[in-house]
Amino acid sequence: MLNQVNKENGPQKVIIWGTSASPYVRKVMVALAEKNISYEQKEILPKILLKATGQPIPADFDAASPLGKIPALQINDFTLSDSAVIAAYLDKKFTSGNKLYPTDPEEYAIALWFEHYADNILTEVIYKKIFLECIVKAKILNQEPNHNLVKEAKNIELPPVLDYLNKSLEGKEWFAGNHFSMADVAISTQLLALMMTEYEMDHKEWPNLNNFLKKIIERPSFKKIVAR
Ligand SMILES: N[C@@H](CCC(=O)N[C@@H](CS)C(=O)NCC(=O)O)C(=O)O
Repeated sequence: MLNQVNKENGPQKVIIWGTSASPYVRKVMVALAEKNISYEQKEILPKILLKATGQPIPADFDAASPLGKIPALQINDFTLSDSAVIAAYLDKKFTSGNKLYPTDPEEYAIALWFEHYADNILTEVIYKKIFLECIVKAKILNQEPNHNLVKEAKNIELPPVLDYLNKSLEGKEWFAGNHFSMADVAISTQLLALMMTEYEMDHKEWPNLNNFLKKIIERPSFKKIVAR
């Protein structure tokens, strides 16, 4: 995960490894945009898909991502993987732009909780059961998706998760309270991945979540990922 801590003051070239179709890569793209950090993106599939499609694995990517997952960050000799770890690092390292996590201890903890929820729970349904089948299998690997798995995930597993998130926004502007944070980015990038599979989130059932998504995609940091 971490090769060598780069503490020099010289120019720092920020490289992000990973295809912008990935919700986790998109999280980091938004984080970089929120902090006004310019970067170079190396569009690449995870190692497992590079192997499956017979593509070479660049040595720098291999070094930056010990698990072969995307995203990975590279700043000169310093490398890091995992979107949540990268976001936490960027917020500490760069004072430019917007804060990615609240400073108030309780709001900070709530932001961590919802980011964790998005990355570990929401993803079990949206990414692993719907996005992997409808986008990765169907569009990247040209394989037939498991339609039953997708149907069950959308109709049975997804609604209680959306109920929880919709309720969590009651009376709040953002997931962690009054401040935009990585919690909002992590949840919305999963929801946007869901929308890529032609899912329509019912406005009557989940009004807060729909309004939240509408509001967040108006942020300049989201323009680049929504346009793709
Ligand atoms: N917790 C990781 C998850 C990253 C992840 O699972 N990325 C997917 C692509 S969207 C991946 O690389 N999958 C390949 C694999 O699991 O080997 C993060 O937040 O960065």
